[in-house]
Amino acid sequence: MGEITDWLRVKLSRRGMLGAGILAAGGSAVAATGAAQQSSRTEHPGRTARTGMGSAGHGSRHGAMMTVGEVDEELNGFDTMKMLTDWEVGTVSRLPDGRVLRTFEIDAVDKEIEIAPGVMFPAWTYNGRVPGPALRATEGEKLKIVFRNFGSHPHSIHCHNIHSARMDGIPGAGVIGPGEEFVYEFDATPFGCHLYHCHALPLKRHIHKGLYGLFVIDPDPTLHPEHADVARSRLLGTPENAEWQELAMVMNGFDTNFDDENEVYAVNTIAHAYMKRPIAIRRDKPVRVYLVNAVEFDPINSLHLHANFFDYYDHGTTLTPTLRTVDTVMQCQGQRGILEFSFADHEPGLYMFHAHQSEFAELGWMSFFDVREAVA
Ligand SMILES: [Cu+2]
Repeated sequence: MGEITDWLRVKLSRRGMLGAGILAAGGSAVAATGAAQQSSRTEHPGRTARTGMGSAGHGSRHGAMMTVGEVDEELNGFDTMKMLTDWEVGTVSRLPDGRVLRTFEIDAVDKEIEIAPGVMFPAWTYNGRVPGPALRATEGEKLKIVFRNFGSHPHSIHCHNIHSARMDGIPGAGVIGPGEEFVYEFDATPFGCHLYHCHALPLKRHIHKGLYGLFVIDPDPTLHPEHADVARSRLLGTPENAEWQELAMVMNGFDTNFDDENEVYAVNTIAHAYMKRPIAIRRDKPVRVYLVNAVEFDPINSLHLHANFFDYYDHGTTLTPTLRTVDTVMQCQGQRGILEFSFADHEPGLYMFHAHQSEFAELGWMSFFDVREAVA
């Protein structure tokens, strides 16, 4: 707890924090250190920052600034590593006309989560996790989302896809009070990399508290004969799709002192989670990242991949890239897209990716791919 009190005491305005040089001086959860020198917060309550570089570990080799200590992910109830590949496909049945009906169940729940070592955040969650479950459906299906609000405030699910006004999840059309239930129904269209989020007011607060998630609609190959191979490779469950290493990434940020600025940034919520546990990548298989920017308060976020270039599909709604051979992509609030790249020609090693806004990177949005010959 000492860490939190210190954190608050130094008035956790990140600009003030950086300006005061607290990063190096101690008392903050974000400190200049190598992974090997991290100490637990119980060992040195309120004194977790250390200067100097460790002799080993991922961070030290790359001169990383990163959080000190560990987040109790078990207590959070969601695992940042599993989250990368944890697709929520719901339950499937057939309608009388033969179409697939896919049903998702989502509950809004208030929950305190740890977003950086010792930094608790009073989140509003979908199904107890931030980001919410990564929904995945196939183009043309009929979708049902059964939404129950167990939270303390009115909430909704506003999906970024094509649907009727009644199903929009805005006040008067799907925002429900505590204890209420609403069923959203629409078709899975268009295919792409989308998102859903709460659309209760004030909007930025409801989103920023944690109510957002990925919503991927895979293309139906039979509808895209001109790019059927590509569509099949995107369709979860096909042998072609199994050739890919697919990763779900939601860029997010947390305003821990409610001053309308973020103090912590991340991919999938936990600051520097994939610095401490790099994402294992097989170099012989291509990588596809479903990326959405759910950061509030800052207009622009980005992803920069080190030592490699990728193709990008803006919104994921095309089967040919909208950007080719880039190593950085920026996303506005709510923007999303698909990145495809390969490390087949690279030597194994740790390849960094992070926001190219250096401030975001230092405050949590920095990660590693651990490229290997094979993944155990
Ligand atoms: Cu809400």
